[in-house]
Amino acid sequence: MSRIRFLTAGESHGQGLVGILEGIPAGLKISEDEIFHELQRRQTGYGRGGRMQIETDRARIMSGVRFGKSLGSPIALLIQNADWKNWTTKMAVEESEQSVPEIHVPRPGHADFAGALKYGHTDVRNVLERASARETAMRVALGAIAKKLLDEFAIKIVSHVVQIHSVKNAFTVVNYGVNDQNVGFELQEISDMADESSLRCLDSQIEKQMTAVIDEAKANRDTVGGVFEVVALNVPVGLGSHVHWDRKLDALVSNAMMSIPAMKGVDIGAGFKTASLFGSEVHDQIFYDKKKKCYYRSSNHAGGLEGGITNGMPLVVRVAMKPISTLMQPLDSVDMATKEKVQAHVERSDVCAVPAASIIGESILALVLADAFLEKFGGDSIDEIQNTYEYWKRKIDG
Ligand code: EPS
Repeated sequence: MSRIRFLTAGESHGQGLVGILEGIPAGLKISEDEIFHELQRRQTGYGRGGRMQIETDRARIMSGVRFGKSLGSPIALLIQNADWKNWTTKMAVEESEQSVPEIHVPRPGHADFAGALKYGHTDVRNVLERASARETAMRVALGAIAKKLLDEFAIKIVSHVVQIHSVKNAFTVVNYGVNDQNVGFELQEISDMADESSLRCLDSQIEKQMTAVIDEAKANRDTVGGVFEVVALNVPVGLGSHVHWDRKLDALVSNAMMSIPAMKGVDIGAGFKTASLFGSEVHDQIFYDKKKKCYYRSSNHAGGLEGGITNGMPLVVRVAMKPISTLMQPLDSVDMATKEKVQAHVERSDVCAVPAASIIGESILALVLADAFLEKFGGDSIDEIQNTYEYWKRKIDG
């Protein structure tokens, strides 16, 4: 990332999460309520565990905003953990008189094992607290600001869940061109429809099957993963670049998506499916509408990205999430203190967090796109960027 930089800090059961977002131009309308709305969306979803009942994530804006608008200075956010009051001894900052039992048994699939060895911790809690997906609450808060920036230029980001365990919804945006009449609903409506579903699934029949598989996992004291699709609409041509590996937008999007805890695979557009098709079936033919004076495609297998540059079609990313690694029926592991075979540590967790991951994916895409957008159209204030953007649009549309 070159124009936007951000850092987050905070342990899952510490006092709270801190975030600093640098590079947001001046004059962007930002409110705590809008950030709260995104945080609320992350907290919902069938399959979540007890923690979400405790927390009502709300970010306080500590700096960078005055009278409802960004100043151009770093924006600092703070989300306090409501659960902290139950963890003041176990997570004390100061040296403690009270002895707190250490956790010595890593959960297969979690950062516990490698993290403990890497940092020389005997207590696995020193790793799991930061590896927890709790951190993503702050990224969603920061992403809400990136979304606001994109919104100024009519770029919308939506998402939906396409798979839980083996239950799949075949609908994908990649099969549709921008002028395609076969789409049963406007793509802009995806977000509203997904928000109404407890699993962010666009098909109520499939949603029922997904719910059943989560119930089955819960009954078996197991967990399930899945796949979500994130789509950015009205993305202008020309974000990212073909000229160097670290400027290719598909690489930047994949990198950011893989940084969400538990993500194991990223598809851009038709992704892995393209490997088993002929070129004539994959590549999206190019047309020009002389009346509307615009280029268009009849399909979007490229997912809006060719050569690492946005091509004006919706940007489509699919991300695979593995099942959460805390199992209530724990797997075999080793006590790292005694080297004895034991069952893995059990910590309160979720059975399925794919709907939450889908919201996190929206935020992550917003941060990457906001950065690429500012790289192309950058200025110090929203007004300045508007001018450059309008000029570019006139140039492209002819
Ligand atoms: C999460 C908070 C955590 C977990 C989950 C995500 O809360 P707690 O550990 O107190 O139950 O619910 O974290 C994980 C799945 C994980 O692997 O760490 C949240 O705020 O999203």
